[in-house]
Amino acid sequence: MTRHPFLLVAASVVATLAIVHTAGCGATRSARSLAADKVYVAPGELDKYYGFLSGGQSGSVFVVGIPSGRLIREIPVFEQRAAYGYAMHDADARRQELLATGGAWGDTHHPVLSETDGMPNGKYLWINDLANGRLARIRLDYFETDRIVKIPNLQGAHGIAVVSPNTKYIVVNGEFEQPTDGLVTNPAPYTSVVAFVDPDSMTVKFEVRVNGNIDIADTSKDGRYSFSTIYNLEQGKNMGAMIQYDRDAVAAIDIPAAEAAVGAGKGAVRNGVPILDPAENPGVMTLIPVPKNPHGINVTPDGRYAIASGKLSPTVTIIDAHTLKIVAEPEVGLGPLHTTFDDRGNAFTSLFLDSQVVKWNIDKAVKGAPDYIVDRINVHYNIGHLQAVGGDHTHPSGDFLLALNKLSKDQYVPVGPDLPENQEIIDISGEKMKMLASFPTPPEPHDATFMAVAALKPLVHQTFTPAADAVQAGQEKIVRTGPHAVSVDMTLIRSAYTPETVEVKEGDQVTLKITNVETIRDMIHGFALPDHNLNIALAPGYTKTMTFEAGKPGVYWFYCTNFCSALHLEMRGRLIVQPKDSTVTITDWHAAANVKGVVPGVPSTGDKQ
Ligand code: K7E
Ligand code: CUA
Ligand code: CA
Repeated sequence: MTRHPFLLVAASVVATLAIVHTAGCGATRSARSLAADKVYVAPGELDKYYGFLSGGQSGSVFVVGIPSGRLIREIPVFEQRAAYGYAMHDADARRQELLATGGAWGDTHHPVLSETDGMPNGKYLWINDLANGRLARIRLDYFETDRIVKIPNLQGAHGIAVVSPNTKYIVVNGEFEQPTDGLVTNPAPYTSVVAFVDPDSMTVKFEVRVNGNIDIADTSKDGRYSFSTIYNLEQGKNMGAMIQYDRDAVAAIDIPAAEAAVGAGKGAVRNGVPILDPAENPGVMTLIPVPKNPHGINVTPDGRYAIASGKLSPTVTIIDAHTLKIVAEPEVGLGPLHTTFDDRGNAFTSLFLDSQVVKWNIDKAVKGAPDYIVDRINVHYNIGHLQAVGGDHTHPSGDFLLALNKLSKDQYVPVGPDLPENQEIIDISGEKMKMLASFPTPPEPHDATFMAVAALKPLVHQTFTPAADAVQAGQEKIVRTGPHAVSVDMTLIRSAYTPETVEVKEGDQVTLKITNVETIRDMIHGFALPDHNLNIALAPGYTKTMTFEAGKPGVYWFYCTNFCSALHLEMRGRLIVQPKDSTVTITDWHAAANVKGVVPGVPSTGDKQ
């Protein structure tokens, strides 16, 4: 049977009218629906990617689901955080590291993932602290910070990068130049260093001296070179002096050549680290001149090119990552800061001044074809970094790009003078970019990196394997270890503390070792003690030890801060602080239960999930 063409046309017109009628403003509504569909993750479904965003001055890492943009958790790194029981107490190894390396605050900029064959392997995430010259490592099996180190001979740890393809080092750029010998009596121009950190031991293996500030880092995909942008080749000490030259540079450090020089004893050792001076070690470093005050440097997924973004120049400089020759310098727009990539030979550069992402074709730009600009999209507003999923690895996924915008202005309801930062999710799967959604975060993500949920999820533990010294159920105890010292071994399980009564004297040093003996996931318990500046959270299997001084005489209820069961509110116990001169004998905690009445049939502790 053949249909009359007119009927088909008429039918489709009717259908279109029907859509317009129900939707009110048809075109806008359907474009919105299409965009919403791409980022909608239904309740109970999982995102496709983990997004790791630096927390900037929050000192942390934000874990965001992509494409939904949902903030899934925050990983505290350079700040103490009671909510996660992180670095809260003096006996905590992380707190000790923080205080020993520069303080309990930081400014995180660049999250980088450990790699195998150029792709993230889900083992570690590193993040820098620009302010205090530190590098931290996060274990991705537990999403927990496990090391924090101070980088010697360097101030302002800014750009970092993993040496591809197999994580030989973490490169850390020193941004704030220093007297070359580290002495304030040296009037010579200040210099800085690029540090090469061993990923396992987190020790600095060697450093390479560079004149001027060193900004952003990336590495070639074959392990040969690290690339760092230098915006102050002038070695100026104020802004005016830093913008004198027409060209600054990209420093390409030949890693095997540097290793050979260090092996031959060429580095002058300072603070335990050999520092190579390129002037005395030809071949270790090549300076590639690029326009005035460059910012980002990004190596293409295929490893062919390193692309430096011009910042004060409307260009990007395309450098052959093997020969180190400049092959093209195309104009892309105003204020280019960073570049990322899809899986089809396109680059995307953030334009801070234009508040745009520009998409351009790498091959066409290299060949000098006039039509290398593919598309532009407005972002809101003043974009810093941008990262396409996998754009910093060898196999970009080519689907989503995250724009990390510095200003959100009118994008959200006003919340006082301090507005949230604004991230935008852009669909890059087609020729034209499409804006899909935006989401706010606390200040201030600088950069992001991604890993497929399918690859990382199987590697993530949801309970801790108890440490060798964990408190076992049945082994809890209170021991007076000295005239003014008491140690308590405590366990937590729904929904009780054992022991639930602890008697001490005013001024006692109380060392509390506490293990959450739960074995099921998502069963966190807290331990908050009023008036003692004490609050921690413990995930299943976790043990924490803290020492505190018992305060004024009184009864202090410690209680669970994480809602854990129907008897969560009942999950509490007493710290009884007796006066120093009390003649009352410290009773065995078993005898101190002080139950007024027991209702038959009601379990006194715990409940089943
Ligand atoms: Cu451009 Cu620290 Cu990566 Cu911020 S840096 S934007
Ligand atoms: Cu344990 Cu609430
Ligand atoms: Ca300059």
